[in-house]
Amino acid sequence: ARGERVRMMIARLCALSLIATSLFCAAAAHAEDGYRLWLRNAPLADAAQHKSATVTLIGSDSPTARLARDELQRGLAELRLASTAAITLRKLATPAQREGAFRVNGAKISSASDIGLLYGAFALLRELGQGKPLASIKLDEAPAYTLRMLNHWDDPDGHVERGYAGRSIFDWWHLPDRVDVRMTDYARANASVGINGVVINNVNARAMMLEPRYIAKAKALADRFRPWGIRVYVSARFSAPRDIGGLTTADPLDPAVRAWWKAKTDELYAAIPDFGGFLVKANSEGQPGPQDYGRSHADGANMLAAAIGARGVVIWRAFVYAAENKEDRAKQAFTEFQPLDGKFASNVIVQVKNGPIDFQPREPFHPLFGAMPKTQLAIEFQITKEYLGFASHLAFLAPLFEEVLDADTGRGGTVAEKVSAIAGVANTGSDRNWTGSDFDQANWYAFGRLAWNPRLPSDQIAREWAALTFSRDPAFLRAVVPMMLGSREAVVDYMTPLGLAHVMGTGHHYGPAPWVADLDRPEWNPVYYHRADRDGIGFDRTGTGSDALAQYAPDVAKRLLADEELLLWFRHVPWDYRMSSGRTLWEELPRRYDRGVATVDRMGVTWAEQAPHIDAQRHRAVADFLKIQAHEARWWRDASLAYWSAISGRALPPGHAAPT
Ligand code: GCW
Repeated sequence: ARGERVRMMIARLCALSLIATSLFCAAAAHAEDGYRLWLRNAPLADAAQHKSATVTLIGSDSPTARLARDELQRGLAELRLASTAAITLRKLATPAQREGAFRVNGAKISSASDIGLLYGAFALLRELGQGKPLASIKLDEAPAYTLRMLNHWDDPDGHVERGYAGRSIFDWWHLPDRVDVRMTDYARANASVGINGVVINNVNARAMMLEPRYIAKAKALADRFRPWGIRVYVSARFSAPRDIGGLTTADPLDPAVRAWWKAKTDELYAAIPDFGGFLVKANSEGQPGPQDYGRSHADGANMLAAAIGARGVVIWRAFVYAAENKEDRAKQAFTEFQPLDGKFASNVIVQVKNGPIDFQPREPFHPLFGAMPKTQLAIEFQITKEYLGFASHLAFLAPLFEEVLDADTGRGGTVAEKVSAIAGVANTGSDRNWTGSDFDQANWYAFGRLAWNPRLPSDQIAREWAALTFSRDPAFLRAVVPMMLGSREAVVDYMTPLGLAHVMGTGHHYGPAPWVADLDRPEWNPVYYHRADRDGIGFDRTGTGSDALAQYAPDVAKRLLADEELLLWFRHVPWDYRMSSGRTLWEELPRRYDRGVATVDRMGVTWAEQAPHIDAQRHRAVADFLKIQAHEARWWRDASLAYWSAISGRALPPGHAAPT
């Protein structure tokens, strides 16, 4: 009998553990792993309250219009509205609006374009997803720029340059025969925020991307992306006529070279009728370019523009600085490009990084904005956080984007008003959560939203994203939105306070290394940028120094010079320089580093308190990264202060022991 009881007990235990296991599996199947991004459509009501919704599509039956209908049907079902909704999607016959513009009036969405219907559908779902009542939703929107694009720095071997989210999302190996379903999800995510162009390969391009086998891969992607309103662009290597074309030169004025590019472009358009065009990094960081033949950037760009004609655009990057050039690196792009204003063909867009050095945590806006009135300019942001702690540091970039877009150029408008296109270096990869961390999804989202409307305030973007991605609970948003908004400034504080720049580990660009001085290229050494010595610190870019300041409009130059947040960017000052706080610079610096560390610590506490609002998996993932960030913010502070102390010969500030 005893044996029987034991057997029964074991049987019961087994049954229990089976139930537990299957429950666990069911929970795991629903675990949030971030794959659904901001498109989760978390239910607004429980299943019992849920009323069905109908969607009627009028005036178009194109693949894009049908996607709009399908998105609404799927979104409304997922959202589980508590009242019946009858949504109409109406394509208007009036073509006057900018492509993609739409209106939403409660349950009515209208647009003159199919893609506008899709954008309208996503916009309606975005509003509903934040808990707004259907009848109250009124939108009348048109995109600020016709070109809103991601630049992927993805190589054909699957490596992503400056990518922190795994391998390339583009499965180059199996394309074109196998187009992963993820390509649909990727296009859908982009379309949901209005991104309409994708450069599928790295600007450090290999010419093989222009070979027929890769054109076939690009075509497969373009076919998949097309219904979502996304055009494919390719980074073109300027030496391609030599590399793969059998020519002995790539001189843009050589008739054979011109003919080669014309034929290559025709080949691309035969495969991809709506091919967007080329992105080119030329005579920059060792890439080939027209200057190899004594020609100008305009000669190179215009040659490609002639090959493309009215079918597309050539996006020519202004990110140039050269080893042999002794001029302040911050000045070189302006020096080289500004005199070319008016020389570029009408289908050339010159793409300028947001600041004059390289995607630092804080830079002044690039002086080319506003200074080339006869040239179409695009602004290039970096969504992947090469200099802001990769995917392991939480830094919400909308405030950085906003700061630059809103900056007055002093030349008749803000940066946002002086550009006609916008590009972001993508942060996507094959990681399950797309971007390497949950919060880096917010930067993809923010980029798209600002590309659509550069006037959107950062806090609105943060609120939308956090509500759609995590929880629309007001208590959660009250805590997390401010946390996001302060996160970039925290990075500035603990990495590069008061206008410091480029003091990170060289090569990989992670962690502090202000002491590095031994690289061959002087402008790759952190010491080139901070210029700290016994007497003081900072890069003199005034008239007594490189005079980079003179590249700005005079009023703006005055304002920049007075901006303490950029103090060491523009000036070399003594350690005892008196700050507006009344403290000396030497006293102020540790306060900035400490403030950054303290903010990160608070972020950790804030996040810990959000556990009730969020699924365990994502809560844990973010918490783990915040631990790394707290540790590394101290690493930045302690290593930097130790170095400044050694260089200046000053004792470490009180409370700041030398790192062990
Ligand atoms: O920021 C630097 C990066 C390089 C990059 C380059 C560029 C693609 O460190 O990795 O190359 O800028 O923007 O061209």
